[in-house]
Amino acid sequence: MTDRKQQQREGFRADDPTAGPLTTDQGVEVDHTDDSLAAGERGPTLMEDFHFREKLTRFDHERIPERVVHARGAGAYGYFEPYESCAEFTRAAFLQDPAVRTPVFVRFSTVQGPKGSADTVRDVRGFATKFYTSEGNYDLVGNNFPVFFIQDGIKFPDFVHAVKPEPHNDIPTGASAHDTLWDFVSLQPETLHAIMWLMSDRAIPRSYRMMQGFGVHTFRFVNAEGRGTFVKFHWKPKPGVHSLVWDEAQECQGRDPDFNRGDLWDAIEAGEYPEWELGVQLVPEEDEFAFDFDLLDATKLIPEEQVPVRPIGRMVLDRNPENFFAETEQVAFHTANVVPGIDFTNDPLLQARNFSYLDTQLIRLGGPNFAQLPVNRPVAPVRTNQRDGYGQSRIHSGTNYFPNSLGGGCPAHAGADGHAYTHYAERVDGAKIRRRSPSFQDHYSQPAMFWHSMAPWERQHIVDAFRFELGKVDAMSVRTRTVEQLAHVNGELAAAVARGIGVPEPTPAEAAPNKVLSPALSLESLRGDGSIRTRRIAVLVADGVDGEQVTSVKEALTAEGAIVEALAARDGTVTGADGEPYQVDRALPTVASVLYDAVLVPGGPVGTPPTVSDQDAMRFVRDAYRHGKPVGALGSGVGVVTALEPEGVRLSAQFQEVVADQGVVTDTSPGPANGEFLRAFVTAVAAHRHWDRPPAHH
Ligand code: HDD
Repeated sequence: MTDRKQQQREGFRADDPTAGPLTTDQGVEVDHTDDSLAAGERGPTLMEDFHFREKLTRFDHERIPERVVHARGAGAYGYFEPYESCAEFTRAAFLQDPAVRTPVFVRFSTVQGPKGSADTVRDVRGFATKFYTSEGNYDLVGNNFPVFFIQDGIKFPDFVHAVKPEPHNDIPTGASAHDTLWDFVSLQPETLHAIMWLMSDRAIPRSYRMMQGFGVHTFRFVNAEGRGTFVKFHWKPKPGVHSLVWDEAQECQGRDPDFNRGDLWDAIEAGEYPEWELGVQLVPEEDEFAFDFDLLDATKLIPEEQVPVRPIGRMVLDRNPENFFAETEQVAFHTANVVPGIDFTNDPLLQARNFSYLDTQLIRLGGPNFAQLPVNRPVAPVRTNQRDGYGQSRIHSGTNYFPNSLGGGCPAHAGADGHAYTHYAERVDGAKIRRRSPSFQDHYSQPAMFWHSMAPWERQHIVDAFRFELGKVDAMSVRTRTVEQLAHVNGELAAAVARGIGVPEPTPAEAAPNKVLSPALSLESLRGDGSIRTRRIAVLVADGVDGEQVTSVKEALTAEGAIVEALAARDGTVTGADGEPYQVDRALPTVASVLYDAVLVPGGPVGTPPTVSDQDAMRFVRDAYRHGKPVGALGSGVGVVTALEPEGVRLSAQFQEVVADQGVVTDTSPGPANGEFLRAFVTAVAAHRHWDRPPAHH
């Protein structure tokens, strides 16, 4: 049994620590739960069997409605600690003292697919954090994109209906590649900026641990003097931002639909605690109109080059939930859960969210008392006059109205000690109108900025993604209209997409006025700390392998924090060239290259690469190469890579000693791996992907 399974099994302990016998919900002991009470051995079941009825009734009611969006998720507990006091900008208690650790629960999610859909779909990822602060719960309910698809929350039902499976046949699951979404996009140009992100590699993260998070909206910090400062929140992952490639993401959906979920769980169980830095972009109130877009428009970001991200603290996730339903499913986030020192702005998307989240929890969690569930319960004391309702678990006493004298006036209004929430006294004056502000009208400049800021390989991936998605759209009118929209972003992009999907190249449109670059948007600038911790490296072994080489490589890479697994045609052991047995971690037919970050092929006695005759092993190496992953080969193992040259796998001609070329690292010397090889391989793994390789055939 694997360690993970073992740990899970150990997790199945009875609620009662004394582990007594099975009981009913009423605590009556049950001596038999395998046969229902019947009138005779072959007779009918009796109504009298209260244990049977309770067991079945409870089972029938086990499911609650899944979230209307973000249904599939994974969560974890941890803590947040600020680097220094942020008192200059906010009085939020959890941002004052580096010695104070605030507990958090984070839930990551996909958006479109149902609860049982695959992890590695092309989609936005939710990144919702609940801070259990001493002054009440603060929820930062963000995504891994800094911009959203629409500007006003009244459009949310339209957008979600368009992206969700089509109503007549409930297809497609977990995918945006279908007519209704693109129909909506082509008619609603405000979606284009978020759509550019959706077509980029950001939409297929390698791991939840390797994603950025964004609060998206402009919020407001308020300090003890009542001064407001606009703020945008950023989470930056320590290992850098890394993605899959589309072909790989699709194969992963079948090979391991829990790829991101399992990765988060395993990392935490292994003590490799995921970590993010919290950063803020701060804009003084007097600069509200200093930008060529509106700060209240959630389809825009503030380029980091314009307003730098200032690091203010770090978050570490160090504990998996005990029970998925009780915690990850029942956690209830709400954008209006704010604490003193953090306030809203008039962003119309945020205003709508502040209505929607409470409303949705009332139906999803079956009534108004969900804040009493353990995962939602604040650590700050709760004293309200709210009473009763479904699922009430508190036994209130005393009065339930204010003002009262009979209850001693309790709970009283908060005193002047500065802990009460006071709304920022923003002056508001306007006519009641139903109209989008003219300052929200530029829909093309920022998508163009995104496009121009991408590396060439990122642009290619974006074009490929558009071609895939629009290629799945049946209505040619929708394909054509979308390409016409893209022409406003960039002519080359539109033409390249058009060529792939069989529609005429659009006539050049008026180019987007703004060609500002923001290098911070490119994954090139987000490669992380150079470490290979938790990267999954496959070592392909077979009978006759150089066991000493395998052992040396495994030890060295494991010491760097990588997860190294020996794969062979079958489980058990292989016999090394020295006649010794070497442990196999997994059988090749049960895994695939898409589940690993890199592959390494050790050698055997010179001239006989032991894996070359194994089709699964050869496919493994070919796929790793095609997906831009590091490929290492040692000794005669280099022959495995050479054997793939006719299929387009390129190798530098001379490899007598260590050669590292576009992430293909080879060394034909026999025996244990040397330091130079290991360093080159580790560097290649840390870089994650190598895009400038010539393409290999499928
Ligand atoms: Fe939302 C869930 C993030 C716009 C209405 N949203 C939900 C979750 C995340 C986000 C991460 C899952 C929370 C969890 O893990 O339980 N949503 C966003 C972001 C948005 C956004 C970053 C734009 C900046 N959402 C948005 C709008 C509305 C909603 C405009 C409605 C007007 N969102 C909901 C919801 C959900 C939700 C229907 C479904 C389940 C839930 O709330 O608890 O209320």
